[in-house]
Amino acid sequence: MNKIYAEIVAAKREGRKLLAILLDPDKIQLAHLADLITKIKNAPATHIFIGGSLLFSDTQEEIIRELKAVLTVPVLLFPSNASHITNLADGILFLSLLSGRNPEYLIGQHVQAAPLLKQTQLEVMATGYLLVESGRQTTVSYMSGTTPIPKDKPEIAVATAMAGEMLGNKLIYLEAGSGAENHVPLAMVKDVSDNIDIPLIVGGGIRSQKTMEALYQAGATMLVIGTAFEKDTNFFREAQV
Ligand code: 1GP
Repeated sequence: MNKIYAEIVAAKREGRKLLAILLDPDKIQLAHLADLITKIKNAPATHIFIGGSLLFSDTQEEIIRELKAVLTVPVLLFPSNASHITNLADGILFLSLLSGRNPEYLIGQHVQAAPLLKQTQLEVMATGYLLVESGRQTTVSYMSGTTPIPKDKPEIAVATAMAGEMLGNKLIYLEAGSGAENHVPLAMVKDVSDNIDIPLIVGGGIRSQKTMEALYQAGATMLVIGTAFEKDTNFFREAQV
């Protein structure tokens, strides 16, 4: 029933590193999709996340169908609102923006999504989502109308992540924001990881193998790479994930 989550927990327990490639449907040209899928197949990805802040295009479902026809790794929705739900994926990160104080992203969208999710087969993974200051304003911060956690205040991130776990979230996601200038600080990743038992996902602004290694060392079970792969689909060629 909770196969995907059980696998993430097992990876944490066994010290295995997981890697999600984030695909934004608006940034994918369908004409290039087959090529892109070949690149993903050759990359060390263990999961695919799919989602974007806005979704101007209506190509998400077609992209998921094509991905699932070729790939065996789980495809997880990474939605910015309830309208992005589709039963074609394998699961969904049911994100609560815990770093913010906007009720719409703490519970409002979830109430709208719940009846829809109930009709799907998607594996729903409650995820405490913490946005961390990363240089300049990010799309998530602007679109959600929330202030990120200051990057030099790891104690706020720790307390928020602890609260997220106590509230029953299954995962904590430390997010610098897509295309962030700076990734989440290593010290913050370590402090959060040391203070929670559930798996930790880290994403946003990760642009090198060296950074990836350091973030895994700091305690991330899963890293999320979007922009770096979008800009260079050979990004993982040298990766030892
Ligand atoms: C964004 O964490 C993801 O939600 C990925 O960020 O696009 O910067 O890799 P990047």
